[in-house]
Amino acid sequence: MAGRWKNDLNWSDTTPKAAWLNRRQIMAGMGAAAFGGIAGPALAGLGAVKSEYSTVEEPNPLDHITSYCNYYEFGTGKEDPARNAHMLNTDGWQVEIDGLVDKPGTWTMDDILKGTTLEERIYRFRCVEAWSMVIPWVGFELADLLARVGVQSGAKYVAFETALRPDEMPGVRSPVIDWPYVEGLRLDEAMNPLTILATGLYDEPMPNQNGAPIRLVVPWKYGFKSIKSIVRISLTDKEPPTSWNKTNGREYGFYSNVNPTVDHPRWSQASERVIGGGILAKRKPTLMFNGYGQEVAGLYEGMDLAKFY
Ligand SMILES: Nc1nc2c(c(=O)[nH]1)N[C@H]1C(S)=C(S)[C@@H](COP(=O)(O)O)O[C@H]1N2
Ligand SMILES: [Mo]
Repeated sequence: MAGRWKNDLNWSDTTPKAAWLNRRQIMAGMGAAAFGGIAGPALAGLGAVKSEYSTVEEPNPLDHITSYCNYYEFGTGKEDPARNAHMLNTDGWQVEIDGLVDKPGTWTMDDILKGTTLEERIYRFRCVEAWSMVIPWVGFELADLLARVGVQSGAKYVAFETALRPDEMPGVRSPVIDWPYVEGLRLDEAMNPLTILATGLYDEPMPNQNGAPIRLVVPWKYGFKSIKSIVRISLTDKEPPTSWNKTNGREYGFYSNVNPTVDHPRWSQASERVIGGGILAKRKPTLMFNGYGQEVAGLYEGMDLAKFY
């Protein structure tokens, strides 16, 4: 996806360059010389290439993204993941890929990353709790990995599972969720080019609290669909169970597409609180499919989006 831009302006072009450089230097802890390639496609750090799918909006700073998190395996408070996720040992991480695939097996992170070009995807991110951020993920299209394992013709859904490690995850002692955290997508949703597996953000490896070493990002759906720290990906012919739907099926559906016209039973979804805006910041209106309708509305043609929430 490198090279061709849907928009001429990237957020970095609209931000005073000195400020942008400054921010990146602080983040990467590097000197200005390292940013010689700024006008080119490659960034520093992981060397992720820019993507035509990135939004032109300015990302939230790294500290917002890493300090205000939902990752219940480390506690239900927004700051618990930042405090506790260092306990997760991601060394030697393995992902099992099974079910209706030609080549089932165990993949190390090296296997997964070998032969993949990492892209920067700056996406809007909208939690079902009505807050939002803009996040510069680093990752690759899930479709690329699925092509490598060979999806069989009977497959209709993709199921995902998070690691379950009671010794490293203090939050799983409370039965808030029927652990492990599981999620799922319809196969065509999984194959959409917007759907990525992210292994980093801000061109650095993924922080544990954001779902290291590999997590899903589905930007047109509420945040809980974007499952963290994945250890299993299964291709199936049946709609897989999903954690929040199992926990409270009346409030959380399988699809959970961002939709400002369908309220959560306990609050409005018409607008969202932009993290970092301060308590006096105005809420901004929520966009259908979180603003990604052009890319994904076709997936739901003929479906009653109020019913299949
Ligand atoms: N395994 C797991 N994945 C998860 C969650 C979780 O609690 N456990 N929370 C979800 C929710 S509700 C949101 S909003 C996003 C938050 O991602 P972030 O903390 O990186 O912004 O992760 C999602 N993925
Ligand atoms: Mo969320």
